[in-house]
Amino acid sequence: MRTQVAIVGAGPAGLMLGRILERAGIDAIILERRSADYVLGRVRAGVLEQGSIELMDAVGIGQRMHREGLVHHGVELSLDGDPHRLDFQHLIGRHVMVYGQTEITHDLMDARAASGARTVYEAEDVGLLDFDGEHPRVEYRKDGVTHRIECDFIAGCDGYHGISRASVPLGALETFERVYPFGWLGVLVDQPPVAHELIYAHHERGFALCSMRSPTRSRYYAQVPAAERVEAWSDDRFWDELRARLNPQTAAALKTGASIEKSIALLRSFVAEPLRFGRLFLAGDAAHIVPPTGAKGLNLALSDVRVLGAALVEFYGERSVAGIDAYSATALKRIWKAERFSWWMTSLLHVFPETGAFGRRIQRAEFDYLVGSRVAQQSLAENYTGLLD
Ligand code: FAS
Ligand code: PHB
Repeated sequence: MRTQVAIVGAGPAGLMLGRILERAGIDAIILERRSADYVLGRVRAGVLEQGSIELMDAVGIGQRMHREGLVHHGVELSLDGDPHRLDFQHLIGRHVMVYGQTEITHDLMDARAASGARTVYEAEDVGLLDFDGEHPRVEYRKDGVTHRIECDFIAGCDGYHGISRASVPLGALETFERVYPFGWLGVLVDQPPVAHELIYAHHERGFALCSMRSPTRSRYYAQVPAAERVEAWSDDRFWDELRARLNPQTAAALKTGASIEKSIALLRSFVAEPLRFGRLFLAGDAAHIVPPTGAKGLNLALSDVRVLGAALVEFYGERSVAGIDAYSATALKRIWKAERFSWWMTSLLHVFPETGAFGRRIQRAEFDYLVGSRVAQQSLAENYTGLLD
């Protein structure tokens, strides 16, 4: 079997890259370890930067997003019950869209199925070969049969635990990491959101986030210690803890119910450099991880493949290697700015026991400065709605 680009992973990065290439007439096969239903069953991101909204439109799959997505012009930040709304539209004239990652994945999968482009689900033991030469190959097993794909390029879009980054020879990669001493316990519930915009709350008991998926489905998070087990959290215990971290009016308005999903995601900041090894490119969570506090993970994955897709289109269209040669440096500039913002939001809003009373006073001062400075608010708004480069 032969293709121009072999894509490993059918998450948002792999599927979006496939869509970009397909619209340029470039043949790509996507190999996904799991079933399509399994991929769709993951509950992850919820907020799209303006650049991601524009990318969805640019690849012709933004219709349902505009119908069902929720445009948000601001968020509320609160520190120990002291709420403050940041009005993105007023501050910098930009907005975000609440539209779940599951929905984006659905839209991309539907578009790919409609076009007949090839995706192999439940592809086992994917192996990346000879990507340091001119003729890379990918092998995988399906229903007990081993298949080989000859290709020009391999796009490693297989997430943090994927095979792509793991296939890079030791020493060819430099990694940068910060692991946080806590995670997010997330709950999905079919109840109307407690507020019409997101609420990021810092409380001495821990961070809490009130988000949503639709006017009838809400997503809530609470900071928990990294060693915490989800089995230790009944719904009632979660709702009591969430209320304790919100200001009294919001807590009183909270509509609770039986969780339809409950899980703990650990928080880390991670970047691998560079993002290219011969004919192998890394994109999305395969290359980097951000704590979800800044709502950047999904958006960064989409911006990576927007750059990589344009570079591959330029290569095949103009036989120019300028874009693919520049991909790693171009993507890393934006990645590190998103890492910085996500680290800053996490540092501001979470409780870090090890930093003690001094650390909490610094957080209070940071929040008071933010609340009192339009320029500081514009900086947060610019980063949250998505930097332009
Ligand atoms: P993904 O991990 O989404 O997709 C990689 C795909 O590759 C998967 O389908 C996987 O099955 C497949 N794969 C892995 N190994 C393979 C192999 N060997 N062979 C073939 N396929 C393989 N981001 C936000 O912005 N906001 C959030 O609230 C948020 N919450 C998150 C919660 C959790 C629990 C996690 C894990 C992440 C969260 N993220 C969030 C980040 C998340 O949205 C990612 O940034 C996003 O999924 C990145 O997309 P991909 O790079 O496509 O990676
Ligand atoms: C979510 O809705 O899942 C969500 C929203 C904003 C974040 C993180 C997660 O910063």
